[in-house]
Amino acid sequence: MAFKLYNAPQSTCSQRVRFVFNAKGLAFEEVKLNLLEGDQLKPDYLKLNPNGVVPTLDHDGAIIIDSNVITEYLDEVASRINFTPEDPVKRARMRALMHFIDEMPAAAVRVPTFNLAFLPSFQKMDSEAFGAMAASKPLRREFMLTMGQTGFPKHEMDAALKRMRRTYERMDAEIEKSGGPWLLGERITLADVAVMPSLVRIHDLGLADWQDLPRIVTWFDKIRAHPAYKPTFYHGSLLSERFPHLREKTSA
Ligand SMILES: N[C@@H](CCC(=O)N[C@@H](CS)C(=O)NCC(=O)O)C(=O)O
Repeated sequence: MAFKLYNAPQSTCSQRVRFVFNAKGLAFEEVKLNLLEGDQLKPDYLKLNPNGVVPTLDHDGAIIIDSNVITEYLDEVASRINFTPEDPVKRARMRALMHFIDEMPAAAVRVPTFNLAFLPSFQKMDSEAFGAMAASKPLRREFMLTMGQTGFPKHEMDAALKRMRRTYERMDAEIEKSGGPWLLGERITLADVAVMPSLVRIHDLGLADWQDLPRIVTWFDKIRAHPAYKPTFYHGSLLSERFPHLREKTSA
């Protein structure tokens, strides 16, 4: 079985898939796309992934898109070290959480990410080039236009951080209900993997505010101590490693 993963080091959705590959000890070829340069919008890539986003998996010629779909697919085709509960009820709960995660933190985290890390690159573009770049994005056109070259306004940033906070509270309630330490109990599942990059991102941006939630503190320490974590977050996977202006901000 040959796996080729089109992805980006700093992409949270890509990090989910790399984590599962690494945890399973599966070899994969990594094709790194430069998202700020628009590699994901080139015609050849759009043939693979018409959404113009990463990640995309090529498994012996079969193209699979969407990170949560890819991680479930990997669990099906390479079941060694499985991340999916056997009990159908637990499995349904895991999938419901994965939907919640895509709707809440995975979407919310884009606002501080773009405002704090990517905006300076977009501000260097002339307005015509920025408009054309935004218009060429199949999935994120309106998002880019709402952000514009001045960034999301404060109320949007505040709302995004409130949505993150509600995510930690929801995670806390799930861990309490399941008995932890993972969201669904004793075993790590794809739901933990799905939410992990959003918390890593918020932490990297210096915006983590879950210290009053000890179950989340333990969960975060535990997932960062997982053997798959380090190979997934190789150098350049954190925004603070790529953007010097952010390093100054987060250490301030
Ligand atoms: N639901 C998709 C979302 C993928 C997505 O948003 N990818 C981002 C990186 S995390 C991307 O490629 N962005 C490129 C862009 O906005 O042009 C998934 O989970 O795979």
